Amino acid sequence: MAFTPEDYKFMKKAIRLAAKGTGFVSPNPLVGCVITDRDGNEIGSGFHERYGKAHAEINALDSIRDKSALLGATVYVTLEPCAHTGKTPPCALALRELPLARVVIALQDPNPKVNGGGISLLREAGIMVETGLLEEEVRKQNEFFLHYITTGKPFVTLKVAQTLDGYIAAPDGSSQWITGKEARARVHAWRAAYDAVLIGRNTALTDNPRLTVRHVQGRQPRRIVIDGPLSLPENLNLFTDQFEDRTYVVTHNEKAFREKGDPMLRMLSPRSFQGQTLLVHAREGHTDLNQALSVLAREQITSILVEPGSDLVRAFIRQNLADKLELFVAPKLLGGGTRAFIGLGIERIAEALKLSRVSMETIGEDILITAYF
Ligand code: AOF
Ligand code: ZN
Repeated sequence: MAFTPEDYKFMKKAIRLAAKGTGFVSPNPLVGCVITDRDGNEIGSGFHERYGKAHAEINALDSIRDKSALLGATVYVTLEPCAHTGKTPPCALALRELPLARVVIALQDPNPKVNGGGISLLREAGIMVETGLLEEEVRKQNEFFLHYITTGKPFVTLKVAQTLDGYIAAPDGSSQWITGKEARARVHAWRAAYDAVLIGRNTALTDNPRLTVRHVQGRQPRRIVIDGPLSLPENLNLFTDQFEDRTYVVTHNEKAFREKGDPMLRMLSPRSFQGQTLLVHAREGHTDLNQALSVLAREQITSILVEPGSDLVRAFIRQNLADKLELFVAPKLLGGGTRAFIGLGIERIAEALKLSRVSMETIGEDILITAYF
């Protein structure tokens, strides 16, 4: 099966449309759809705009006023039309009622409720179905959804900003700002795209960050702070700003957790009940991050941007819990301070952790290296 340049053009447009749902469709996928008539002219398009709302195919169909144009039409859709009744009826059933000639799909939906079922429904109705057009682009665009639906865990990215000589903080502990404002804007765009941003207790104490989206437009992420002892001060920005209800605290201190949930204490100190506290086990004296990820997945968090200090970098890497690295390298030298990547337990070159799918980009004065674990 060969795809034509026109096929590429319309699928590219469907992918661009899908991207407009970024930040708003989780835990569902980004999906875009373009429809052309029998002569190959575009007659409609749409995308999945918001979680729980209409799927991309239905929005594209709804955009077409003259339904007679659908005779012999081609539907380009980035993800296999669904075959299940979820929040909405199955798209494959809606499509197979139409006099379509062809449906072109980038990626088969690995969701067990679909997984080829949509394709079968269309083929049984005599519609020609072709798959795999620009599949890699769609895989990349939906890396959070694909990871979440196949592993049941959130997709985890470590974001690190370091100097040329590998330091994330100066000898006095200061770390703002290693990178320039363009890099910061990129981080804010990520915050708007990831379901949640995660930090550790030390970062919460020393930086008192807000972890909000400010330098770009976008929706605010949920915020997670790992606070093993559950003793962070209640006046931190994360617990007091207007997004306090989007903050999760993960702890392994069962005693403090129970006390916090005590209704009597709640009356005495309402502030301490802001945000949501999740209890997990301890693992070698620390909060069990693996269990934390499972618990957060149940909160429908499909992707987490970790903005870690070196303790969390080490923990995530050593426990094999990170999926992607976003490493900013600023053209600065410190000659001393804190390093991000220490204590990985590696002794020999042969044991070096080798990352894959590496790419590089210049952002303002800084370099961004992206790689997968
Ligand atoms: C979407 N948007 O455009 C397509 C989806 O919870 P529901 O009923 O909305 O169903 C969600 C599943 O439907 C989703 O996980 C994916 O497998 C499939 N396709 N979902 O939200 C869309 N085409
Ligand atoms: Zn659907």
